[in-house]
Amino acid sequence: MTQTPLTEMTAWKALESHAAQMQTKHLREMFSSDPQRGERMTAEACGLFMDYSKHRIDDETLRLFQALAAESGLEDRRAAMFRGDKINVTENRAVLHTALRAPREAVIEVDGHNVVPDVHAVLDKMAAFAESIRSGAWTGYTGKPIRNVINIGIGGSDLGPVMAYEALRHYSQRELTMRFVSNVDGSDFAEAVHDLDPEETLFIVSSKTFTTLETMTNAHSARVWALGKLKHRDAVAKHFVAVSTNAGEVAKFGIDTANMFGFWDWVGGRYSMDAAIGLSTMIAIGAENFRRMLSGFHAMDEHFRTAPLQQNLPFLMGMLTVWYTSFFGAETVAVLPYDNYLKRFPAYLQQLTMESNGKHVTLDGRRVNYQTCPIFWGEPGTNGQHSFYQLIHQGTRLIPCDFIGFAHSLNPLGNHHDLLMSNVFAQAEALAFGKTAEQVKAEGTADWLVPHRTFEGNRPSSVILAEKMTPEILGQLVALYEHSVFVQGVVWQIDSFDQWGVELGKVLAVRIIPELESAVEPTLKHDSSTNALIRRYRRMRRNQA
Ligand code: G6Q
Repeated sequence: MTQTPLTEMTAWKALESHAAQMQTKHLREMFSSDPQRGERMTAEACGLFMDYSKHRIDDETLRLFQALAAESGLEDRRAAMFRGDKINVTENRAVLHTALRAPREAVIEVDGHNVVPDVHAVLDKMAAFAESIRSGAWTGYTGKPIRNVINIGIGGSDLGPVMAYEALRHYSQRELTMRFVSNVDGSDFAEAVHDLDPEETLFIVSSKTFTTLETMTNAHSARVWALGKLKHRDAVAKHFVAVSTNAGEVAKFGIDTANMFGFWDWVGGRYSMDAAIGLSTMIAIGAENFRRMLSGFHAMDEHFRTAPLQQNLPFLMGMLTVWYTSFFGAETVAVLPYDNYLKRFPAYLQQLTMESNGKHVTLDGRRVNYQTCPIFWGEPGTNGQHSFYQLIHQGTRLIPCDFIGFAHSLNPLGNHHDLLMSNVFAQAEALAFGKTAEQVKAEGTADWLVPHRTFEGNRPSSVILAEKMTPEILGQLVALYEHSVFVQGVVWQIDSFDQWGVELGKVLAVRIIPELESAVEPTLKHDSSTNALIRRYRRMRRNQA
């Protein structure tokens, strides 16, 4: 696939010179010259409202965003994704996470086969299983109901489920203990099970490939742990289920494939929390709430697919990220949810954004001559305010922020919620408008202290508001960021759906394992640093023994 190189596009060049002008403008002037700006530069869709007025943009910027989208073929690429074309070119796969939340009557074809009935068959099977766990009808090998559910998975088979469980905990069945094991560090598994009874514990082994080192190592340890008490191999069928695309490996592990929940190669790991990978979520919150979450995803899909670009939330969010990354030298984006239930949302987004767009080669194999994905990070407000916000306000870097807040708390408690939300509005205001030296002086501050107490402002942010944290809103929020990532990938001309960058380390680790475990001193053929580290580690291990 050959495209006009991005930096040679007319709209890109126009944005470049426009950015040079915009860099000299302050949000203070932009607001004072346009009293309607705060009302005007907003967009709303299916219950999510976004104020993007505190960004360093004007109407010309928005016009050029659209021109760049047109020149990049964004709308065609979007149609290709929704249609099931193989837009993940390096893996020759369709990218159809949107089919996972399509209504039953939809028709979406991959290689001439309508995948929607398959999606709903799996959802129905998940719902029946989830219900049997929640009701106590499914019992363990010794006849006790399941009280503990442990998802074993990593990356895309972990981050979504953990995030969604935390986000929707309010809706969860509290009698069930939900835990998540991902790290191959034995401490992760040991801590997850230390107070649990195998007779009451169900493991969901979540792995698309069912070959991932970390997951399979944890799954084997889980089987040893469970059979340590349950004694009989037949117990595996009552205490282990699998979420995978690999029936052969699932059966080899000893899991009855009747208890396997499938998905497909057109679902990328980091886009799979609403596929069967969400089984733990469904067990926690119930099938009805899970379907509510899917309807939220679908509503945002439809918004992204059909809304005009000037009101299209994922488009605006995606282009703003391109704007700051490519023209303002911003290296990071802070995602700051003012809702404790979203505490794992930034971690989830790190994989979604950075594994998708952390690439330096274009679809046609050229090295890019512009920056691609920024680093996404964040913590829930207000905790971050007492930690790293100093740098966002007065540091030397430009850090665009996404503030996410809700009108209603799920746990109304005195005036906590107004206090929480006052901080969202105050932080966005302080970042944009700062505090001038004149204002600081007027407060009677000593001259020498004035520079320290001055806030230059002009620091951009979006404020995203919704009524309250519901399954629908979670689906919408995740889909918003998924499609924003898509927009960025299209503009940057990269394949957002592969992840070759995680391969090399995996291969090298497999080579090193026997060198660490071998009883005789191995002949090491790495570089001098790696050789010396391996030798030192082996010595340290011997000493401890
Ligand atoms: C996500 C990646 C990656 C993947 C994990 C787990 O997009 O593909 O994070 O989800 O490596 O893979 P398995 O599900 O195959 O164990």
